[in-house]
Amino acid sequence: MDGNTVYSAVQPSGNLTIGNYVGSIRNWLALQEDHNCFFAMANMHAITVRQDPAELRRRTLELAALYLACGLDPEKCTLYVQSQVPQHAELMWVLNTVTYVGEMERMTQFKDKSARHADNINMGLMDYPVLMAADILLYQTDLVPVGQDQTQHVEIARDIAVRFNNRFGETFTVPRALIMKQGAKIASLQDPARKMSKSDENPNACVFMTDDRETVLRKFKRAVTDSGSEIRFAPAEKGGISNLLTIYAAFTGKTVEEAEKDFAGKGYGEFKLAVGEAVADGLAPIQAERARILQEKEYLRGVLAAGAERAFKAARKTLSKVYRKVGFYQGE
Ligand code: ATP
Ligand code: LTN
Repeated sequence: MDGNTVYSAVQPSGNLTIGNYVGSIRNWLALQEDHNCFFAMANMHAITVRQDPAELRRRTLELAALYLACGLDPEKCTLYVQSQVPQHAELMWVLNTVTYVGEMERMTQFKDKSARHADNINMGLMDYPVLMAADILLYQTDLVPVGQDQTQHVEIARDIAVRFNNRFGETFTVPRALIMKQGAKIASLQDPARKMSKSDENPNACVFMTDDRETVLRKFKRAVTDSGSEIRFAPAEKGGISNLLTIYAAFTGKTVEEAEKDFAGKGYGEFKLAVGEAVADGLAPIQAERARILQEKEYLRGVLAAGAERAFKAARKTLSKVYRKVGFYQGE
């Protein structure tokens, strides 16, 4: 049987896209009902690429408001800011000593980000997966719900856990990635071969969670499809159409098969408009709720303070165990 602890996080590094929502946050909602969930704002990961300090602080609160607006309930799960729990950095240090430079150099995201930020290939960028392993292992996590692009990082967290356990004795639960069958990889609207990314230079490639209705409709209208006319789910041949079907299904709660049926015999133009409308309709209440919560500064502060305290207690327990295992003097 599945263990009960769930951990995931998003970086407050930019405007969130519907890819982040569909691939990640949306799937957390059901989990909070019957699992012990920790969801963080990974601001320590965010600074591995340059961030404006004032903006990072603002985006961290905006991300918290978005979590709440999407339906995460602070009574049911622990929502907190990563840097408020010092054990993340502390455990990372220990885990660094059981992680090899060669494995970090081979990480896809490290290679991508090194190419994109060639003037800033800092140690943090390389150590990113170890910090992520520390996040996950601190809470004795069983399941890590993420989008497809994060599987390699969860694998490394598993490897590190197993390695540590073998060397020092049973310490960490070995986590497992939870990747949804549908929506784990939302593609760019301009290039279906690429993932939708919040840092894409082309503003038409991604739909942001904060885009207004008109912008959403325009972006879907311009979405790249193919020269055919059939609305069918076939990712290999019809990347653009399949991506739109996935997005439509995610925002209407239908299956992809039902979505295909809705549009049998219809044209691409009508289809793209319907997808845009479904997304705009789905985003509107989230946007309104996000704006409302952002006004309630005290409430938000309270949620994050309570979350940090709960996370701190759980993290302290694991870190103390780790320190004992590796032979750190703890004043006893
Ligand atoms: P960037 O594109 O700036 O590197 P990102 O958009 O991947 O960042 P993260 O904060 O790194 O954002 O990711 C948060 C979560 O969203 C992760 O679980 C990730 O797997 C998921 N995710 C990101 N992009 C997509 C996408 N296009 N489709 C599905 N899931 C996604
Ligand atoms: N690297 C992740 C964000 C993240 C994360 C985590 C996800 C940081 N720590 C722990 C799952 C578990 C990303 O989505 N880019």
